[in-house]
Amino acid sequence: MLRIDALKAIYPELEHCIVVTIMGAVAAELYSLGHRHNFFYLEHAMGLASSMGLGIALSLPGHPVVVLDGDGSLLMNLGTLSTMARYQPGNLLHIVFDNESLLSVGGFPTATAVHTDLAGIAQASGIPRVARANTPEELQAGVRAALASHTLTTCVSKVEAIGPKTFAMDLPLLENRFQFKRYLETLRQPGRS
Ligand SMILES: Cc1ncc(C[n+]2csc(CCOP(=O)(O)OP(=O)(O)O)c2C)c(N)n1
Ligand SMILES: [Mg+2]
Repeated sequence: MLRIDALKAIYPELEHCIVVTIMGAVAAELYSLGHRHNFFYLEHAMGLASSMGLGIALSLPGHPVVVLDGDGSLLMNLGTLSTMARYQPGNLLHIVFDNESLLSVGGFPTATAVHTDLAGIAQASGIPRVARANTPEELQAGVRAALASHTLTTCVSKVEAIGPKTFAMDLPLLENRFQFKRYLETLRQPGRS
């Protein structure tokens, strides 16, 4: 499956979620579908989108948080799975697009191209719900099921190592940061959990 098709399938579900993506191709693809103030594209800090999502999920337990991760990024921060499993926020959904490649920097095979199974590592780390979704329909159903389960979920989606035509985003990091911060502040208003 193409990741852009996977993103199109879940884009409507993301409307009501706090969304944190890794940098590069997936950020550009999500942005190309239509930016929202609840989307934060974590540029530069490779591997840490799931850590940021975990912190947000723990501090805003009444709001669903979706992290869009990559195989190379997760492999750089495998400890995040243990930390997520330790604190288990039920409002966190961790989607890993595994294209077996460091696509955004030119395309170099990662360990998942040979022996490494990220869903297996997630399971062994203690993530209570681990899913695999390899078609847009499976991913859409998986996202709905994960959000309805109120249980920490890691969902690994194998995708082709094909990215967007352009990585250009008319949204500087600081602008995104302030927009997103203000969005999170609206969720903290009295009467909202
Ligand atoms: C610490 C660090 N090392 C390397 C990079 C360069 N870099 C940016 S994106 C990327 C690849 C990310 O791979 P993956 O998470 O699999 O996502 P994909 O590009 O395949 O969508 C790399 C190596 C970086 N930004 N930070
Ligand atoms: Mg990759």
